[in-house]
Amino acid sequence: TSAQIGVTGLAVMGRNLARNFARNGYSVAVHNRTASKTRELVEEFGHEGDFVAAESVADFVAALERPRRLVIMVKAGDPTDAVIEEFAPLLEDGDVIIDGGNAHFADTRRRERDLRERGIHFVGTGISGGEEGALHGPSIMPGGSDESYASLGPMLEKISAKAADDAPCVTHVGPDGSGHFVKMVHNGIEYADMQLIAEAYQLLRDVAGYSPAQIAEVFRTWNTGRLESYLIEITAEVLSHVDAATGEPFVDVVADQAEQKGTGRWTVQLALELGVPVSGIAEAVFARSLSGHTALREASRGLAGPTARPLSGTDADAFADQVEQALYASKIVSYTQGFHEIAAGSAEYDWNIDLGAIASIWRGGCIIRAAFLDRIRAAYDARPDLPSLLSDETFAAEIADAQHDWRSVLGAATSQGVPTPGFAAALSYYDSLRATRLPAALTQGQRDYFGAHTYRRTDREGSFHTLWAGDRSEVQV
Ligand code: NBP
Repeated sequence: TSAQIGVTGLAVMGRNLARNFARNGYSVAVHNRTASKTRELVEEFGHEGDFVAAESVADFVAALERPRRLVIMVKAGDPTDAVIEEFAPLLEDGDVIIDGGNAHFADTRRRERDLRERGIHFVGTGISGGEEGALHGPSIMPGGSDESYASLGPMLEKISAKAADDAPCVTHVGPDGSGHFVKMVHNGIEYADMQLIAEAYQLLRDVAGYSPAQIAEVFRTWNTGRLESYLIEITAEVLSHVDAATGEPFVDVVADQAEQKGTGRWTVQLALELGVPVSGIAEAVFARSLSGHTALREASRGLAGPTARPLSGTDADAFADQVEQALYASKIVSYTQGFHEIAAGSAEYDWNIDLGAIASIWRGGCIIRAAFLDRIRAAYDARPDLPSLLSDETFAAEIADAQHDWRSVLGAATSQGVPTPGFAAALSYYDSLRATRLPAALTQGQRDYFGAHTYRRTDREGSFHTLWAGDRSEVQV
């Protein structure tokens, strides 16, 4: 028999993805460098569907119907190149290689170009949802040629998560590296979402004086409203968990050092190159790295500052409501920044990405899945050329409502010494965008003073320079 799709690389992700294809009625060839894993998969899950176990690379390629579709789920980086080089020589014109790993989009662009010259379609595909998502339906972000999507799209639609309206959480993002680029920004937004939730937690703890169990209840309530999302849901689960060994709240026995695998950092690096202000995402990445500087934190512990004085009773409850407003407003800003980066990447690389479609496929399966994304989709559907999510009337009105509480929460945080880099960056971004005048005018003046970098005027066209060291007259340059 010939298999409709193949999966090579059978660690958690590849194994679950292969099972997902099989459970959806596709015949799946499976292969792994260490062949024992292939045998284990078929022994354990063979009853779930039609698997073809391949021991060798040649057997694997031979098992696939033409045009071949083979998914690579190995460690990103050099292993992916090694595996591509093993398979590519055995493939024929029109075959499709799908890389479902967390590749950097620049690597995907390089691989796509190289394989296109050899007649092979290369589809760099973002897959979000972790191992559970891979098995039950992830959000899928494929980038590649139209032809490859025609052959692959229906299968991906079948195995993907479905949003509340039953729409599959997959779309043809665009050519070459666009899928991995969008997955990267998804992860950047995920970092920001997590950081904002963490700050809300800390404020509820230190300023409202709530216990982790009480805060879990607050998040449960929030999860029935406009903040409803997977991350808010699991926050309540983590906060209500009690450590079996000590009987303490789990969150109090975990070391407070957040780690990262790099996609958040990539999002910020790219944003710097593209000149897109993703300050909230950047603060989220920096907050993780700061948390890991244990020696520096130890050395700084005696620095002066206030100690938070917890509120009580109805004051605490009123403050919790304000935190909800601050969290929601900051979240709108994070998504505004993330979508700006996607728009900028799309323009830079000629990808023609449909931003509404991206919001739509993030509604299910992925880590940032949320009811809220439906509204982002609606905003872009109503106005595909929306300059920013903040220009959408509905979001603008919601922030208008929230901003008073947002400012109060930041006031309390600053006066009580609770760090809120995410909330603060989001509010500064908002205030900077709405400002009629920015101090950038002064910055330009300084640049002209020390480096003759020139400036433009508000009242006349052209570039000007002031003779700072001379008589301070102005010349047009
Ligand atoms: P890993 O990232 O841990 O990779 C393990 C797999 O890579 C094994 O099948 C291993 O084969 C294979 N491999 C390596 Br390592 N080097 C190889 C080489 N030179 N040639 C052939 N095979 C090689 O697996 P994972 O956690 O399942 O993730 C797979 C991909 O999916 C990664 O790119 C990851 O970033 C991405 N991803 C992961 C998640 C997640 O939640 N874990 C979510 C989304 C995306 P072996 O068995 O012979 O050692």
